[in-house]
Amino acid sequence: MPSKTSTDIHKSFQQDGFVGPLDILTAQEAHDALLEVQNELSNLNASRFKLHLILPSISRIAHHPTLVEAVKSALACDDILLWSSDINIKEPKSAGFYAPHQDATYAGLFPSSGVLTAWVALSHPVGEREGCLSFYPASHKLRQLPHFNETNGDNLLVLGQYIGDDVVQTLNKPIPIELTAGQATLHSFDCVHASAPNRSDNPRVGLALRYMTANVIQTKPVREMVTLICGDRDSRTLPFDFEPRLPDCPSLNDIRRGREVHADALRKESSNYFNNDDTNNFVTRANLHAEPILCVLPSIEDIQTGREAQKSIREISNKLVWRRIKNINVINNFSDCARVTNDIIL
Ligand SMILES: O=C(O)CCC(=O)C(=O)O
Repeated sequence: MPSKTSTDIHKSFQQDGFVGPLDILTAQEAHDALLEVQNELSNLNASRFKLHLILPSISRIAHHPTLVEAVKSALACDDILLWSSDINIKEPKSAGFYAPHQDATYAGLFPSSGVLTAWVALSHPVGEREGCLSFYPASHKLRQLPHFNETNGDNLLVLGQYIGDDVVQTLNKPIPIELTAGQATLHSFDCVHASAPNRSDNPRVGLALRYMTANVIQTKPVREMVTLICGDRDSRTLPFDFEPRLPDCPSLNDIRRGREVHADALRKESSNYFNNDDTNNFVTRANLHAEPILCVLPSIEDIQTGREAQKSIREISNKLVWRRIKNINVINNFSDCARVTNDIIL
């Protein structure tokens, strides 16, 4: 049974930018998935990303009917794709933390309001002591905020990204959401969130699933792979290729194919994610949220139109937006960013 009604989920998600805890898995299902993940990650060169393509327990969670219903309610959409997934581990008594950030920042997905993260607790418990997630209510309404990068230190984010203190201090007080194994939260790709170090004696392990509505496009250059979760969509009409779903009891052949797809999908995704040149910069995308640009975006229902939209986004950001941003030189605080956005709107 879902712990909240569809209406509750939609309302909280739209109002606050996050919702939870939601009861998704039994403690046993969460534990089984945890063992499978730990086993996979004990292999040399294993990746913690997109394990839904090679581990049956993670694939089952990604397609779990209760979770999928919650995602559909939050986004008010029946056509849902899974862009990516990752395992987030904090070792016992470790210093690693996740600095305040928005998931949209380097993903290149547009519009980011159609994308969310479902964070499912695999270990038990995931409370404040273990470093659970905290969410800044209504921060998703601010759209893209400026981020800095600093890759050394204990910030566990891949690019060491963080939102500056001067901006964080202007946000509503963050709300920590404690979870038991198998419970989940949903947060918007625009919602600012963070998590503190794990002070407990147990590893803290969560599965982050990045779901989106089928009208979201990738503004970065490489055509990526996504999993169809629900809805009647054909990848030929979308700007993504579909990944095959791993069967519940995969044959050796299914696993071999899953691993091939996994390698390909990871390569494409990371090639985009780490491509943050001027055209793809998050500040450029921040400005693409401005209405005049949105309204010149044509329908993205079919691939032809999707391609045109991508092309025009790049052209606009090159010719107009980025040149103006460069005039300001450094965007290092929120008011600069707001000023640039106003420039573009005007
Ligand atoms: O696992 C965490 O503590 C934070 C992960 C996170 O920021 C995310 O999944 O979006």
